[in-house]
Amino acid sequence: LKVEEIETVPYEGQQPGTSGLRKKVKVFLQKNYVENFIQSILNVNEELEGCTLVVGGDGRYLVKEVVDTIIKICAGNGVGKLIIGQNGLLSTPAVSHLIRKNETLGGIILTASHNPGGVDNDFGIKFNTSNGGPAPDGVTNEIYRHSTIIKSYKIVPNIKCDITTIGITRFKIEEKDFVVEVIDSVKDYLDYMKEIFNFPLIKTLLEGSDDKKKFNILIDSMNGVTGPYVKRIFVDELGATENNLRRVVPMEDFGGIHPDPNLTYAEDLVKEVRKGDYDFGAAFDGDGDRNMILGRGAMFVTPADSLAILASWLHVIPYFQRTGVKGFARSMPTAAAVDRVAKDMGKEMFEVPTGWKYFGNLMDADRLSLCGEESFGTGSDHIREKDGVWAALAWLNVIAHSGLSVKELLMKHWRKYGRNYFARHDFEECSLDSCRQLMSDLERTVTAEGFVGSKHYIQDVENAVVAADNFSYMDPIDRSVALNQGIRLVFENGSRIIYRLSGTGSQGATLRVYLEAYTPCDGDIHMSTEERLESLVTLAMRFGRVRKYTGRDKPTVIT
Ligand code: VG1
Ligand code: CO
Repeated sequence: LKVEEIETVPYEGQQPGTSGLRKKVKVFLQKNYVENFIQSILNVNEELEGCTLVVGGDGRYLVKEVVDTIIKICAGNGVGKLIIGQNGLLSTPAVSHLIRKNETLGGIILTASHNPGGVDNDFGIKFNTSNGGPAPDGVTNEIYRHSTIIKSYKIVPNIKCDITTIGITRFKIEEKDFVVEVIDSVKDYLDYMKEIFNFPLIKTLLEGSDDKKKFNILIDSMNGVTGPYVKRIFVDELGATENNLRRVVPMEDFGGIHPDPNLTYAEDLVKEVRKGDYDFGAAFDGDGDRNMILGRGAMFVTPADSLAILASWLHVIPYFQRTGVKGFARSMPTAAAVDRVAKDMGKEMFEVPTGWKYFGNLMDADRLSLCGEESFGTGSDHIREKDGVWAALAWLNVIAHSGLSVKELLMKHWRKYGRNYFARHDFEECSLDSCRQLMSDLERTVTAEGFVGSKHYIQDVENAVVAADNFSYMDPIDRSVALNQGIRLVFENGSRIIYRLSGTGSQGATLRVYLEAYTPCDGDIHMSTEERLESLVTLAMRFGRVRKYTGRDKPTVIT
């Protein structure tokens, strides 16, 4: 087979955001758009010759076609081997695991995560490096730079490779070997989960025993990639039945839904859990790295509480019994519930910018065991991505070990540490220019002299500002710096308001306003979140002049 070098011209805007390059499908369909970006990814890797890469995606529209393009371009660039999930399917956490297990140079993940799929919606391409984690800013900036100067790409147009059957195919590309190994998408991940968790204990919980009723779960894959994973894990291994699962067939358009596990987009699951006799509910996003946890009656566990509770129970999970519990971390806008656990346990605590790529170095340096984001991301150093199915299994392992229900675990936690009320208000599809204006005006306001220390009144309640900045972060390991990570206001009573622009959208701008208020354990820990945060919302709208810049007086989504 022969390599051809094809001339091309750069496309504008191939800049990876918070988590890879995400655009509308029709943008990716432009001539050479995918080829340019894949070649740019390969160009930044110096040890490409003979290397191995993992390739897979969440099953959305265009995944199969792009896998085919990746095979051809990798063959043209001297890559030695590709490990590909059958039918191109691999969850994001599974890719991370496969990169680590096979010690590959990295992996290419085809997903726009929780963004809707299908011909009229989103597609995405993400590169992960040899530690299994999303490429850090230094690498994505280089990929982008290459995409702006690309003149040609190398391809083997005539290679034909069947990705529907498991097996190894060998090719000779101008004297060089090129191997494609199509693997079972689930097996390696399943084996790893069995090492991490106490499967027999969870199985007993789910099947029930003579003196214990079975613990009834409802797991929702939202028509995303986790379907095959949850079938094998929960039904084949853990004794659940098909009735415990829903929406487990991956679909190219996710059945028309927004595969994002939160109270808005997974409302359907919430309703089912509320009306049924379920003790536990969980949902995952399109690519399987996000999770939502529900208790009986659809009691909602916020991602920040989930992180904090798991932190305090890690010692019951076999993996952490072996590795020990190192530090904890969360992204800056995530409510600080886990900080209290870290303090109590005498563990290191890190606050990083939004995006999983910022956790990787800390894990590689053995400083971090468990971390999370408010955006329904929870994970540990077992891989370098957040991991939805892992989070559900972690909860079930804790429940099985403690004998406590989701609600009991939550109450116990609030009674000991107090409660961090939290909400995120998203203003979607706004004008980019006016959102940028909002952010720069706000930055000017909050960094002006006298703002820190100023007092703001809502119905006679005083809110004194004790800190305000545009969040920046220096990685403690490699000392790389990330600037402009969100405007942050902190009040005397511990409340916080944070403003950020999303880096994962494919259309217009999304303003995210994060609101957090802390109530100590002797205060009212049973309020509704809406009520508790009401005055903070008023302040947030006022400070940001949100109505003026977005034209909206209400968010489009609250999570
Ligand atoms: C969002 C979330 C962020 C998450 C990212 C990727 O980014 O806020 O916490 O890491 O999505 O998640 P942004 O820039 O839109 O706020 V996923 O499930 O796409 O990999
Ligand atoms: Co995701």
